Amino acid sequence: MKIVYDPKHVLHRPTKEIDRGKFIENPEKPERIEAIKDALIMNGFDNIHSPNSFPMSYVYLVHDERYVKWLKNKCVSLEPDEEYITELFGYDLCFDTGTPISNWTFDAAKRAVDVTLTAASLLSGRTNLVYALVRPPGHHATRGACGGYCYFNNAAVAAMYFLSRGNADGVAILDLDFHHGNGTQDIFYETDEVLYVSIHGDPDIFYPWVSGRESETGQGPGEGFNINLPLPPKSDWRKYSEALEQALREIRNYYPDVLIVSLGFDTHADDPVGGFSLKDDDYGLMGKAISKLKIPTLVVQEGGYNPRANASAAVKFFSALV
Ligand code: OKP
Ligand code: ZN
Repeated sequence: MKIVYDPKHVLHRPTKEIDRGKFIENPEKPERIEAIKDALIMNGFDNIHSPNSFPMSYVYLVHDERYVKWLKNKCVSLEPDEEYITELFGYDLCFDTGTPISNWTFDAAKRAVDVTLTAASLLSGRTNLVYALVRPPGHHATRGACGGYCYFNNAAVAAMYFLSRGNADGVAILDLDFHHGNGTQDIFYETDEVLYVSIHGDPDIFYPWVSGRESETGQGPGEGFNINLPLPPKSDWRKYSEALEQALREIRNYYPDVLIVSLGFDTHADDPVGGFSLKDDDYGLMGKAISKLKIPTLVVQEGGYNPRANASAAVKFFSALV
């Protein structure tokens, strides 16, 4: 397995977020993916590539110019150690108060896109599994706004990369992060060129609350190409594996040329943010089940907020997936 990783992700250090009116520590920390990288290397996954820089035109395949310019200008306007948190009065292009912006945020978000596109470009006949070990994550970012620690939607940009190069006429995105990927759903809601399937905590209870219900199935030509599988709090492998089997059946029937897995380890029982009860070994079963699809796969890192849980889950997952 090839891994793409940018050591400069550590320069992205959001410190706080506002949760129910109170400042709390922001859990989207560099240690999250440092722990994964170290554990994978220790277990023999040491084929690590540095990212290449891609033109901004790839970002614009997904994101509005108005949003990209707003983010850029916001970053440029901040002092090096300043952190800006959206005020929800309607003039910011950010939909929550958990996604701080600093002087470096634009570069961090663009670098995550570069890591993901480099990983996408490494996927070929010979290499059928590549892992974009990135942060900040992407699946909450919509065409026109940031939110949920996400600025650019890495997985969505990769999907557009495959489609625009004619490498694929159908891409499936399997979103296994604990949270519903409202951004990815939104971006591809009206197309049949991308099948979006997500397993996540019930949005009646968990972030992002506004989307992720079973009734959201796509629109127009996209009708039937958006599948949400919400699960109750504390769901364990018994419940989770049923949803996963259904998700994999849908993906198999769609017959995609490429599979993108938006992978979050915040489904782990020891995760401080998510609300499921998966154990280390369950990630081995998850990797094994996905490997049976035999579809070229790009794995893109999303959430997961306990570095130790991330590390052990990642080793189990990739050992079974390869
Ligand atoms: C990102 B990812 C809002 C508090 C909610 C946001 C959680 C984002 C999860 N003030 N916190 O999907 O892992
Ligand atoms: Zn998440």
